[in-house]
Amino acid sequence: MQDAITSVINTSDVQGKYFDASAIEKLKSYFQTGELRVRAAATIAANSASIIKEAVAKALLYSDITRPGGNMYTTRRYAACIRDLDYYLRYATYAFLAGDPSILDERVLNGLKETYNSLGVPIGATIQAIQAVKEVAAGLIGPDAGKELGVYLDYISSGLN
Ligand code: CYC
Repeated sequence: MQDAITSVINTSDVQGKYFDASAIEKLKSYFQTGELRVRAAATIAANSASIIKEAVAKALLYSDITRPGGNMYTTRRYAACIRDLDYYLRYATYAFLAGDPSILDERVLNGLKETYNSLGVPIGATIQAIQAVKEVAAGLIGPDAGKELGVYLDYISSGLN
């Protein structure tokens, strides 16, 4: 896993250099948004269950997906879906705090699409639900942090697509 700082250091180290202007710019903007990231991460941590609940209500209830034959039908599958959305929110929050998406590749996306395809989990509906998580979370943490968190939730959606 990387973060914005290790990413800048690794890029500079490969070149055997101190920091160029673009590296300094990246570090600056990361530190300037530090307070915002920490505050938003704390808000998400304190409200994760209600964010997921509201996103599910917005995107998935009561559709063909929750009826017999749908992929969320039976409480076992319903629970798996809520759990998956909570994974996405939690890992997107980690990546948002780090300012780097690498943790998403390593711990979430690796093999996920193949798993979903083999279990018949609908990817389009999952992406819609992730979109709803984005909107609900942005409503709580505000537009600036919401936009930045959205980058990482979108990263998960793109990785599933
Ligand atoms: C299943 N989701 C799974 C499975 C995995 C993940 C591995 C198969 C094993 C299991 O059932 O637990 C996802 N596991 C993860 C991820 C990580 C991990 C991401 C990294 C932290 O360890 N079905 C829908 C909705 C959608 C959904 C649209 C929710 C948005 O219709 C999710 N995922 C869903 C469902 C299952 C599942 C219903 C169970 C499918 C089945 O067993 O038939």
